[in-house]
Amino acid sequence: MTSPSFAPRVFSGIKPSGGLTLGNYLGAIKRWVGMQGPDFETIYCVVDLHAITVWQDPAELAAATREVAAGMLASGIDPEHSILFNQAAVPEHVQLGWIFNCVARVGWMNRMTQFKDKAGDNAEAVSLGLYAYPALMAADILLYHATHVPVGEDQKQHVELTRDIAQKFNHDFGREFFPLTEPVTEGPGMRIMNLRDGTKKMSKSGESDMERINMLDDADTIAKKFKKAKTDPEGLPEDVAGLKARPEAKNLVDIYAALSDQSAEAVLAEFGGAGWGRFKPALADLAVDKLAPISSEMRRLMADPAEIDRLLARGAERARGIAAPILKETYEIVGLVS
Ligand code: AQP
Repeated sequence: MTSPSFAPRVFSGIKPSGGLTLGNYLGAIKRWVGMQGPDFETIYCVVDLHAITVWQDPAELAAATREVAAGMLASGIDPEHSILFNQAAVPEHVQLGWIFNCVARVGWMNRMTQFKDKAGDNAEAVSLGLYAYPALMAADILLYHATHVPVGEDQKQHVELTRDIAQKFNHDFGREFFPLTEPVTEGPGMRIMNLRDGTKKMSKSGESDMERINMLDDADTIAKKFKKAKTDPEGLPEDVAGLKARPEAKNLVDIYAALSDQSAEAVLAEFGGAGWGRFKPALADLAVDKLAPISSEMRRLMADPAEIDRLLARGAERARGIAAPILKETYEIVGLVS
């Protein structure tokens, strides 16, 4: 349970390891926009230090950082209301991250399924940062005493690790200093899958561009990608039970549901019994309708990188206003003289 003494505060981030995908939009940004309002203070971050856990070309990293920021702004993150910044501009993340490296246990890290997926058979050769990054993610969250973290299903395990780190820190030092943050994972769009293999999630860095919808894809590209998306010979079922063991069909219905703010049941009430020849063009039209205004605003914002940098720098200043006192107190609790 979250201690009642912590004010409701949301933190979440996206790493600029490539351009934004529909998975990032539906699983994260769209929900972040919805959480802006009187109920929470909202803090959103471009987590560039996480991106470099795998090799990033420096010029591409800087461009992707601005693209992700532009995507958030274009989708409706209001930089007056929310705090929007990039992680590298707030050095307290790394400072708390080191302390959490010393709190987290190797056995906990060994259980992180995302590391196993990403490292695959190559675990000896990947960076130490890739292995340790969930401890930095815990620092990202706890540096703000965030009580809620909206994430896609894929990140739920890392938020649970964040709770374990908070609990161990609080126990070791005998103070209820860090909150036990709640992952917020309900709603449609929590797990958008790869268009060519419905058992894998849609990722920025997946091998083929055809497996994902990028936020900057134009209407023709979106239509082509949905047209070529893998399906099975059966058409759409009459109810969600008929999507069982049909990951590609389920994914397309889920995308339609998330984009149109309806349940999968409601989508099937409209399209149940239809063939893919009817559903895929309807899905492409819906996606273009929702994404085109965002991508054109992203392009407009990206044409003025200095303005994006200015907004990020202002956000970083506001973020440090919260982070610095929490880090200072953490140092005092740990006994670090500073
Ligand atoms: N396919 C997805 N479905 C739902 N949510 C998703 N998210 C990412 N992909 C999907 C959510 O977006 C937020 C930011 O994620 P991230 O970009 O920081 O990290 P990631 O999950 O590792 O994203 P990628 O696209 O898979 O990056 P690469 O390919 O570089 O590793 C998170 O809330 C995440 O849940």
